Amino acid sequence: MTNTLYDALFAPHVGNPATFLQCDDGTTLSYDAFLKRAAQMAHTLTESGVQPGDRVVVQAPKLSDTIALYAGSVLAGAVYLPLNSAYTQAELAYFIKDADPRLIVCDIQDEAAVVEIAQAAGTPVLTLGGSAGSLSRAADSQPNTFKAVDRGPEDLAALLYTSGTTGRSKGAMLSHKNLLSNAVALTELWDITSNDRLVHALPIFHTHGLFVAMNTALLAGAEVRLCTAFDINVILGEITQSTLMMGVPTFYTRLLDDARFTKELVESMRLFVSGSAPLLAETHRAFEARTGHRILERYGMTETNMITSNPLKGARVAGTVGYPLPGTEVKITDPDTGEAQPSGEIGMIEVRGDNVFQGYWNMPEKTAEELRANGFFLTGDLGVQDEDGRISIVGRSKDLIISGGYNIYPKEVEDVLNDIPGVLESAVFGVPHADFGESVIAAIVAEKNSSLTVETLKETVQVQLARFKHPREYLFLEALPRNTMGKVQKTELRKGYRT
Ligand code: MLC
Ligand code: AMP
Repeated sequence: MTNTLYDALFAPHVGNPATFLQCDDGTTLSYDAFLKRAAQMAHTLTESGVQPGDRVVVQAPKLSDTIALYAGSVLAGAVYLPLNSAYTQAELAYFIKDADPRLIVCDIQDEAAVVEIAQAAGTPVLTLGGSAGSLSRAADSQPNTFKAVDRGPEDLAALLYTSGTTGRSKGAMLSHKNLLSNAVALTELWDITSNDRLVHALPIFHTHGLFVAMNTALLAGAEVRLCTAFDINVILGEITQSTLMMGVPTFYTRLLDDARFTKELVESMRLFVSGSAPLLAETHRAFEARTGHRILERYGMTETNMITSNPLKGARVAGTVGYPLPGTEVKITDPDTGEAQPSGEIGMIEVRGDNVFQGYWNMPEKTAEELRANGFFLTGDLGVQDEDGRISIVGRSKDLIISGGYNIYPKEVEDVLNDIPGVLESAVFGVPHADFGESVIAAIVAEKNSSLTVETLKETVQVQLARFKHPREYLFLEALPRNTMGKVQKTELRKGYRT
């Protein structure tokens, strides 16, 4: 009997006394203790009716028990479905309807609201949040060993929702092989070992914090300092005792903005990794000037896991995302013809390999549009590859805003705005932002004689969309700028917002 992910990431740590997790409240969990907790979680899942292949929705705080639930889900052969804790009830209701989970695990503070949504779908709810959480309490009395459910490389391990240009979120189906192959490639490439201590300040509901950070640490047997958020005061203390950090560019600009962040503070650090959004070359240079460290930038996507990385040894070039990972093929193609472009020419970045997902949940047409029959996935990112094979991202063919590492698809926000009585039409666009990289602005054309106000817009947006998607400014216009084909010119709207 085998369970691809469990056998590689978790099983080798049975009996391992080394520290795995260190939490904000000072509690630590050894690898062995963590595995026992994961077994208790797996028993609780199966007792709740979770069968192999069932989805388990998790919108929970960043706790050691949440990580143990991820491991327990792998053990029980379930499909782990983590959700951003910022999602509103309206967003959560969509995911529950689409994914049809067998169980929902939520923050104890959100229990009443989530139960209301879950009842409509007839799905049971358990909670996490300190010792009072019903999932944690149920797990306490369970046996601390569990026979891993048989799962092969092609079986699904996770379903991660990602928004899209159509405005509807799509569930990316990730198999055991997808997750394991990427963890192996990154652990080797970045030379992560049991001597490492990772400062983990990312959320654990996205590829970056959950798979890139956590799966590599597990594979290597590294220590993880689990910080519930990016609190600069905590981070400045932790990096003096750590070797490794993974973050979005906002982490690095915030560190640079703090005068306490000095070269002396990072003496024990060996590697800073950045991804999920473009790292400005000026941030890269300022970081090196301050600390002597060249941030290692890598590039990835929910659907593909990580695709490219700058090298650990060798030149880490500012403004580039490095080379395809071992086992991953990258092609730069003409977006119109799909023909491979010669080096130096800009084109669509396409990816193939064991890291590439299995398709979108319940959306065969969307899958067919983005995943070619020959296995190449169309990322929607535009890039260029030099003669040496090094890749730079130069733009996106998809209309996407990345704010602090979170993706916001303008179409999703526009759909919400356009449904508000009094709105004739809207255009949502991103503008440069010093802290988040980009921030969201909405241009609104009101219907004639309507009494539409910003407050009315905000009221609806607040109920419908997670806070990070909210426009930070509303512009009322007589008409949207359009080209001769009638297409809204967002570049015109962006003018005047250059920093
Ligand atoms: C928080 N806010 C944001 C925001 N994060 N608004 C826009 N964009 C964001 N990313 C809101 C808060 O709700 C708050 O609203 C206000 O902005 C200020 O909050 P803050 O306290 O300053 O923010 P903070 O909690 O410190 O969070 C910032 C952050 C966080 C950058 C640390 O957003 C973060 O952890 N981002 C990482 C995202 C990530 O992991 N992405 C990986 C995706 S995977 P108010 O009400 O106060 O105004 C992927 C693939 C790959 O992309 O390649 O990795
Ligand atoms: P997500 O859909 O949340 O997984 O976000 C994936 C997108 O983030 C990619 O398609 C890129 O547009 C972007 N991204 C990730 N890493 C980088 C990077 N290093 N530089 C530029 N963009 C990045």
